[in-house]
Amino acid sequence: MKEENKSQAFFVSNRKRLLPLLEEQSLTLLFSNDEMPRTGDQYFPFRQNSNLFYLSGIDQPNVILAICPQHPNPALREILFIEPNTPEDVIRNGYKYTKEEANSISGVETVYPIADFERTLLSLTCHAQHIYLDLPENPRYSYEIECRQRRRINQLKALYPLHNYHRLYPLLSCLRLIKSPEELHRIQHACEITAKAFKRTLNVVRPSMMEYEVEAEIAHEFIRNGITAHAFAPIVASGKNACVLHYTNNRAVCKNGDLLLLDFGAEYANYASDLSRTIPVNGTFSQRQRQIYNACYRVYEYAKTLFVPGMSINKVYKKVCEAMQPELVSLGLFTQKDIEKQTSEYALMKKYFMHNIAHFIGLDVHDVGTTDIVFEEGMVLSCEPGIYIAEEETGVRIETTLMVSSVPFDFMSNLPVSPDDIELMMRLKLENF
Ligand SMILES: [Mn+2]
Repeated sequence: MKEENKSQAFFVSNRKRLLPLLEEQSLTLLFSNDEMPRTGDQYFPFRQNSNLFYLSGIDQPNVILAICPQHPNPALREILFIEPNTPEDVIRNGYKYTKEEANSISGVETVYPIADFERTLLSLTCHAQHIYLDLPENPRYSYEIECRQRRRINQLKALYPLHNYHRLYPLLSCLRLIKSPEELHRIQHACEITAKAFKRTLNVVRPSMMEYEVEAEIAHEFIRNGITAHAFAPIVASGKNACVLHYTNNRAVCKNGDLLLLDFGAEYANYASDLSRTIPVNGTFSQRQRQIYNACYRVYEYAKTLFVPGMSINKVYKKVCEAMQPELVSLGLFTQKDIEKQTSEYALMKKYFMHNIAHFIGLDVHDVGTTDIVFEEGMVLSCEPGIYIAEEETGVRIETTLMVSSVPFDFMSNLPVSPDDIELMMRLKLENF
């Protein structure tokens, strides 16, 4: 069994924390994500439904978790349904958890074959007034394709129209916001791998290298450290490509004299990390590049101090805007007079810093939590100011993953961030990292 799967107490306690949030006589059902068809007979790499993972630790397709806390039969209060693992199935579909393993990872005592779900459901629904179902909810994103969760909701509502249906997502997003020691440990580990990959890039980047060659160095360090996946598609953007916020093409040449913006993160044991750094391709910042970089760096150092209890992403963003605007004036991008004439607040600044300052990080790199959530100790977020000057074909972003605390904790504080330190590290070309 993988090291990261030996965390039964964590998943047991997550389920325990959910119970007081549920109505009496309730049934909660979570379904694993679909395997997404790629082409021919292939699938895209499988990614578990984060909420199902959070409550069970089971990271494989075709899994259902049922929680029915007041069921008269104690054996039916928590049930995991999984695919069978007969020798024939293993030969055809690869290894899946046995009943014993699924029990040992999740702490759920009753593990049934998934074929028994519909039959068992009859008994569960008989003893429930309320049914909680999990549908992905994100204020910035809506799914066009039908996901398994939505299909199941439609089926259940047709079969059992007289139950009261509830949204599980808000309850779980509330639980997932503050990270437990187990989660912090996983995020820390993901950040350590990400940090190693950044040090590796410092060691190899040179003029005329292809962006995808740099990406390959990141992937090499990730895979040899046992990541689950990239937390998101890595961005390796040289020169003007840095002004495309979600540039993932990574097929251009890193030119002598250009800056290279890197934004990537390892996912370890299903938990994400997120890092951005901007480095000079030839190892030395030009005077203008240093000017732009330092402006972003000052805002970054200031912004990091704002991730304290009582703040929110919206409040941090506002303070960062106040700090960013004069920096852009001193870079000569617009004048104080222009600011007085602008039609809406920070309109000029938003031309050069057009994204938010932070997002929550956890099981998902853009994790649960909205921009007005009040920070509490133990929440984990990115901090990522950027300055993008399309007319100069240059973009700088500096980002880390940090934990809210009275003194915010930076998971990657050991990495070079000042221009001098980056130049020094690139000169040293360290052999051991
Ligand atoms: Mn980010």
